[in-house]
Amino acid sequence: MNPTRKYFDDRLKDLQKQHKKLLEKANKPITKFYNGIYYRYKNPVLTAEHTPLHWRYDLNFETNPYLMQRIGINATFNSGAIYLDGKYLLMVRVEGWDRKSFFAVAESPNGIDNWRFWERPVCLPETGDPATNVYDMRLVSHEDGWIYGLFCVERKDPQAPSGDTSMATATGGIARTNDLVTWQRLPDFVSHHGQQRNLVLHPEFIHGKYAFYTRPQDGFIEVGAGGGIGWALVDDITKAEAPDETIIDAKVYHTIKELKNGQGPAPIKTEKGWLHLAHGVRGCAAGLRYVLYLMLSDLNDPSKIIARPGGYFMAPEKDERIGDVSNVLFSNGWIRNEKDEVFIYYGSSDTRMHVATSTVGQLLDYVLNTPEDKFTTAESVKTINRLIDKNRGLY
Ligand code: M1P
Repeated sequence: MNPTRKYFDDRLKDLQKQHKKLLEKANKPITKFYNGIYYRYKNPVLTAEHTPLHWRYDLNFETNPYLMQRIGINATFNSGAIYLDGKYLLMVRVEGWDRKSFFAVAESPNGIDNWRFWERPVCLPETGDPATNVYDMRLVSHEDGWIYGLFCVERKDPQAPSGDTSMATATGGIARTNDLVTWQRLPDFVSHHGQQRNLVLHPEFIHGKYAFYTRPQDGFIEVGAGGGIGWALVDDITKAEAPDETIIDAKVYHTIKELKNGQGPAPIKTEKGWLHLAHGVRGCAAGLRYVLYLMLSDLNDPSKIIARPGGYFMAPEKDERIGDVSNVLFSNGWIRNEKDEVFIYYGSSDTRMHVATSTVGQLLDYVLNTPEDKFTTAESVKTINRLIDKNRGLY
């Protein structure tokens, strides 16, 4: 086939039409079997197909007469989130066919649909030790006036035996900005307790210091003897180093966080405490299962957890279960708007992005009134029986 100019023009018009239709598709909450806590939505908010055509296609007939996709996008997932000037912004983890992840901002007028990527992906400055891969950025508007991006930096492990082409290290990367376009890169977080893949900054100073949620881990994948959500105070964020990391939410046998857990986005401040969203991981015959859970911490001392609802808040459902890394929900971004509505952005199975909506009031009610995990079957049955007793005469 010798493509003609007409073939190229028709194909381009068709591609643009399909892309526009996808971007403009309205999203609707799923109301069937609403749990009273949050709404899931019918469609993912972002998929690889949402990325701009001009990132993927050479649009010049002379150099691409077949109008082939020259650069492939594999997935759009695990996005940081921020509400700026009335706009809902996601810092999306975009992964190419080449397996490299990068960051790109997508914007929506309502937080639910009509997401548009900005013109170009983020150009993140390197430190003296360039990264092989970067991912899972948390966006934090700190009281010092900067917007911080905290993300995982992956490099080949210099200790890898010769011939080992997969051993890697994970470090907490830090950069800051005022506009999400121009970034100042700071040195990576120095942990004295192993690798870091879940570094999050608390939005306020604590005792005049920067406070970080960490996740010390022995290796790149396995947390080993480490694990749990850690807490570290740092004097100077331009050379962040944590000699001490205290575990404030440990991994626990036979729970949703048996193997590992990690702080999601920065917590939301409410009148009853700091609301935390985190992920918990357990192993099963199908591999690792990642679910989301909530907690509440003390307003004056966010390292003190004051409410721990048992079990998961959200787990992979239906199409969310399947993807590049199946059975995973992961969240590193949420937004509370001026109406106290909360938009929870989550990636499913390392493939696509979704939103769930709730309110501060509902989430506080959930964390304060959901029974805690008492760690045994017998105790779980007692908990159910207490509710049945309370409901007597009401059903
Ligand atoms: O593949 C599942 C998740 O694995 C990592 O999370 P964690 O460090 O908690 O195991 C991250 O790579 C995350 O992006 C990914 O979704």
